Formats: sequence, structure tokens, C-alpha cells
Amino acid sequence: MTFSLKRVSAGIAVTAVAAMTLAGCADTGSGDSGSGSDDGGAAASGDVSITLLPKNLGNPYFDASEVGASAAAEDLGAEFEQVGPTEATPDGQVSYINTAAQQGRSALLVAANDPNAICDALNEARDAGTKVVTFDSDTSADCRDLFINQADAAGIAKVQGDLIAEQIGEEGEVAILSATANATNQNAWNEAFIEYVNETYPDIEVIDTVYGDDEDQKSFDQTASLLQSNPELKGIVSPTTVGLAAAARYISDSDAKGEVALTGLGTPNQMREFIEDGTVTAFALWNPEDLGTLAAYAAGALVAGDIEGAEGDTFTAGDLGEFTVGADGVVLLGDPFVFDADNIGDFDF
Ligand code: RAM
Repeated sequence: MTFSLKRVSAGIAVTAVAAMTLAGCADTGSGDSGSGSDDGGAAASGDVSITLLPKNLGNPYFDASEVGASAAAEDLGAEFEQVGPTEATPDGQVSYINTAAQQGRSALLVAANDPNAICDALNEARDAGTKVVTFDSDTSADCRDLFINQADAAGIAKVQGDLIAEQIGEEGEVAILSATANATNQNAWNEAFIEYVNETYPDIEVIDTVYGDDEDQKSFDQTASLLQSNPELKGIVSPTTVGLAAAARYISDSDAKGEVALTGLGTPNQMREFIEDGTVTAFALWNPEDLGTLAAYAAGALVAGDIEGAEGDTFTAGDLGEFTVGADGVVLLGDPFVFDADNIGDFDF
């Protein structure tokens, strides 16, 4: 099953690498990590301005999305900034949403830390004329114009389920090391994962879900306590790039190396050393840079009035090609891709 995912996704991944090289050059100096200040009011003068608000700053996954979004903004002739909290909380995001609305930003690209808690702020921004595009982690559909979805939950559940099953011989105890407890994306993926594993692998038991809050140290500590309190544990699945890298770091230096399997969602650059030292044999992801690219082009199409976010609307996202808005204002990037020792050298993000 993994094989077919690789085959299906290979074209997407290769395109993504080519696009990333170009975008990486264009990004110099465009990021404004955390300042929150900007030459506001750009939209009022008729110019297009795009603000990227990730779950938190300092995560290489969102840094890659910023590279894609800022290159797309440049292509659109839009002014671009990234702002955000250091901790992945909804409260931390609200002040940035309010500021974007007050500044009359044309569009806000948001990876939501909670499906509902930032909705009032987002709807106030929309009332003030700012288009809201969620990406990576959605809100409730009535507080954004579009959601740019990296891959569907069933596909993410299946790739992680098949990977861990293969790595533990289809039997034994497995635990999930997740991101924050309110994250829309991980919660949907975990629910789908448990359902998929229960249906497909009756001898695997998902015994616990713990939360590292997308903080490196907390994820590291949670891995240690999972292993200590579950001596029979055969595998850990971490559907977060922060969690997977932290868990790999812990396991690589512990007795669990070679005994407890680890997989999930990770970036090739963070996972390379753990693939090379044998801690991890395979993991999955999409290209987060492409996700940022697609979100920014979608925002540009909304601001220009080319689309309204209705099902069937189509727009072009630069080199990524044409996309169609699906039901509930969702635009799908593609399928997850599996990374292993044979292909990880081809990727640099
Ligand atoms: C972390 C974040 C992000 C998620 C990835 C897989 O970087 O939680 O939201 O999509 O992992």
C-alpha cells in the first residue's frame, strides 16, 4: 500500500522540490518573524497585502510554508509578512488576527490552534474586508472563506497506520504522541487513525494519546514517560513534525532504539539523521512549502474577486497548476508522501 502512495505522489513531490529551490531564492528578507508590525493599510490603498499566521513561530514546517507563501505573494505583486505567537495557543493568535483586521490587510492565511476559539476574531476581520484562508489546521467552516487542506484525514490515517503496522509486524501496543489537545488537524487525523487501525489490524491496540503541544522539550519528555509507563509498547506514531523529531531524538539515545518503532509525520531535514542511524525506517508528509504556495494563490484569487470560495470555483496556483474548490470551501493539495532511506536524500525542506 505504501508503494502505491509513493508512486501516486512521486510527481507531486518532484515538482515540489523544483518549486522549492526557486522559492528559497525569492524569500530572502521577506519574513517578519513575530514583529506583528507592518506598513498597515496597504489594502486600503488598493494594493494587496497578505499576512501568514502559523500555529506558532520557530517550527521548520511553518518556515517552509512561509517560503512558499512569500514567493507566491511576490509573484502576485502582494506585500507579505509572517507574524505569530511563540506557543501554539488560540489566545496567542487572536491579537495578531485583530491587528491584521485593523491594518486592513487584504488576506490572512491561518493555521488554527482551535476550531472555534479564534472564530469571533476571524469573522470580525472578514467583516472589516480581510479574506480569511485557513491552511494546515482548519476552523469551523463558517469563520473562513477557504481551507487549504494538505491531504484528507483518511489518507493520512492510512499511511500512518500501514507504516506502523509494517514496522511492528501487525501486532502489539501503539501510542500516539500528538501536538496540542485542541489542534483541529491532529484531532481529525488521530480519530481516523484509531478507526483505521481498529478495522484493519485487529492485533494492534492503540493504548494512549499524549500531547507534546508542538514543543520540542515537552514532546521529548512525553516520549520518555510513554516508554517508562508502557513496557510492552511496540510503537509510537507522532502526527506532528515537532513531536516526531523530538521522539526520534529521545529513542535514538535510549534502550528503545531498535525495540520500539517510531513513525508519523516529519520533515526530511529534521528526520534525516534518524533515518540514517536506523531509529526510524519510514515516515510521511506532504510538501509544507507547496501548502503555503497554494494558500497564498488562493488568497490572491479571493482578493482579486476571481473566486468566492464556492464549490466548483477554479484558480491557478503558479507552477502547482489549477485547483478546484470542493465542498465546504476546501481545496485539497494532494496525497501524503512516504520518505525512507532510499529517497530522503532527494529532499531539502
Ligand atoms: C506540525 C504542526 C502542523 C502539522 C505538522 C504535520 O508541524 O502540528 O500543524 O501539519 O506537524
